[in-house]
Amino acid sequence: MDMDPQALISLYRTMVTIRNFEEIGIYEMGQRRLSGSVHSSAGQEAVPTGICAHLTDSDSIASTHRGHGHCIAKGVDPKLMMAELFGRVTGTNKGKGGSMHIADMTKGMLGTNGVVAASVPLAVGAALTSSIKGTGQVSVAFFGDGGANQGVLHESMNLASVWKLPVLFVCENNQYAESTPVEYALSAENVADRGVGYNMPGVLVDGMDVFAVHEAAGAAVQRARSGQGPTLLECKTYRYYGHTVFDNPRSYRTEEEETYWRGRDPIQLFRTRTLEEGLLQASLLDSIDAEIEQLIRDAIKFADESPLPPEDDVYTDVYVEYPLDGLRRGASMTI
Ligand SMILES: Cc1ncc(C[n+]2csc(CCOP(=O)(O)OP(=O)(O)O)c2C)c(N)n1
Ligand SMILES: [Mg+2]
Repeated sequence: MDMDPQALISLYRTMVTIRNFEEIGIYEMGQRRLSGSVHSSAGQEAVPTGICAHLTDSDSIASTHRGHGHCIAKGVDPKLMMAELFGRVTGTNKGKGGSMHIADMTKGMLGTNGVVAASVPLAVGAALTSSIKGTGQVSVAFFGDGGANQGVLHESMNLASVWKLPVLFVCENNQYAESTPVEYALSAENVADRGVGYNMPGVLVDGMDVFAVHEAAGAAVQRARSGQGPTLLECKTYRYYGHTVFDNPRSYRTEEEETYWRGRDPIQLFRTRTLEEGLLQASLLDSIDAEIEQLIRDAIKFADESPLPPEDDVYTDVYVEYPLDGLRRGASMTI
């Protein structure tokens, strides 16, 4: 494997941060009975990690309702994210967004999004800006297997292909859209098969293997940066928990199936490979585990101790003053 130890460690740290954020953070949130729906991406860590390793802060990503992993992989501070989940004023979005509205423009994180596939055209828009300005920035649109059937995705892929925009369409196929199995709802065998209809490569990737994701993303990012246009990546993966924190029974799937996928755990696969190949030491990985667990516990403490947004701020940052110069001169409206 031609990856230096620092790059390997960085992949591991990101995956472990996501896992801890999802498992400890969401558990602690549940203990405090905080409101709002939260979607865990535990199990899917390899996808955002392998993709975002190729991006810089000036590249953009647009995310989904299951977006904590995307944010962390793109460099958003887990402490500020946790405060956002807890609805605190110290959060990424001052506590008013919650899990499905985390954004951090300083990191090129355009937003998690509660509307399925709605963030896809945002990534295409960012790619269009890059293309017009000639800045070489790349953007990534993440969406699920359910999102793969939304009309807006197809419009976005078509336009991006026609204009050869520097964008990656990354489908995280976690086998279900809420309780609907992908086999039931998808017209093609694979989402990747649809790339041909938009004249772009459609690449099937083992989404539990961070090295496979990293390699496929490297080629797609290189293609985008060099002006050759978009790529569709379909990463086959699995969410370990229910659709939301309220979906505990998961009655639409079997224990055998869950056991199979947990047997392909992305963090364990990473450990096995790097240890067997003598690339990293177990003691180092163990110390990273402990360090990250503490980081997440500190984030929870920070969130817990932060105040709620003041009542007087209820409309601040919610409505935008939009001057309608030229339409109704002198008038303004809120949108
Ligand atoms: C436009 C729209 N339709 C329906 C919903 C309700 N909804 C929320 S998540 C979801 C399933 C999405 O499945 P998928 O795209 O596979 O993402 P996953 O939850 O598996 O990560 C649905 C139908 C929504 N939020 N937005
Ligand atoms: Mg899904």
